Amino acid sequence: MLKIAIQKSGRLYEDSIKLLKECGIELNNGNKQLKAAAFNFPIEVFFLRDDDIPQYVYDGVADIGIVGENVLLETAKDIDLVYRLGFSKCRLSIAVPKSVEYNSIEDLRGLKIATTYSTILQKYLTEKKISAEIHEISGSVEIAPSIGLADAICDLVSSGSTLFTNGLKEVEVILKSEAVLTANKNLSAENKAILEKLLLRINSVKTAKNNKYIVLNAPNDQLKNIASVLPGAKSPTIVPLAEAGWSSVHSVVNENDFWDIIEKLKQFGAEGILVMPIEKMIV
Ligand code: PRT
Ligand code: ZN
Repeated sequence: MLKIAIQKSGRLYEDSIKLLKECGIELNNGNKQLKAAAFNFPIEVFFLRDDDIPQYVYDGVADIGIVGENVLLETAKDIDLVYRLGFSKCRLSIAVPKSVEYNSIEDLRGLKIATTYSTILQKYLTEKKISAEIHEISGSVEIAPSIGLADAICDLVSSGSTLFTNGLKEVEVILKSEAVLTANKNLSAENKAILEKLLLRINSVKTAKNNKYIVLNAPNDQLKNIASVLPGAKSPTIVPLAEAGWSSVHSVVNENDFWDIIEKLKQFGAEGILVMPIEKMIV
């Protein structure tokens, strides 16, 4: 039985549960008890505060866990980062009051910086050879400069609106973070095998999200051109239409190249282009 720790409530909770669901894992208890077992996969879910998850994974109370990379690095536990999950993206940044002139990292020298991320910040400042005073606080970091507690802050940013409403500007990005799957370094052979199965599922869900299934009609004399812009899983599937001289082309297109490909397809005379989400994709 593989034990996974996920956040009990907060920004990671919903996407973590959604990921398990998309992996076909059904929990017999969705209402946030301390733990829940899955009835169709050998996994048990523990609901914890995100800050505690690395410690529990390190101790082996949980075998794997989902946390922000920021929390993983801040707690600095010797556990593995096994998969970047792509949700809860944010950055850990240094910000100063808008009115302060800022030209380079040298301007941080000697400042008092308030943060809840003292480990990551200290490492960053040491690497950059900047000596500044780190003032560790436990929350509401963004108000520290306006109440005279610090000259600058180091905090998580996503939309930037918290910084904006507190009269701050982002001046250095220390870390780009997202939710990650972490694992204890000494998993049993049985749990390693379960983790492999889980990773195959996570990967197929993630790959599917990055790709679209595309179906279009094409004049036969353009099939070569059209096939050349459609990679497909191997190569596009081409099926003749009832109308002579036309075919239906089916393929899979990566999200990143999507609009480029659509433009080219239209140039080559493609018609009736349908684009559909893919639920799972096993490559
Ligand atoms: O109760 P528990 O300890 O489990 O939760 P928590 O309150 O410590 O964490 P939570 O749920 O707030 O965040 C969990 C994780 O989500 C973080 O560790 C990050 O990996 C990720 N994440 C993504 C964020 C943000 N985006 C985010 N914007 N975590 C916090 N914020 C905060 C930030 O601290 C700041 O106060 O949102 C504010 C900034 O947001 P913008 O949009 O105004 O820039
Ligand atoms: Zn927390």
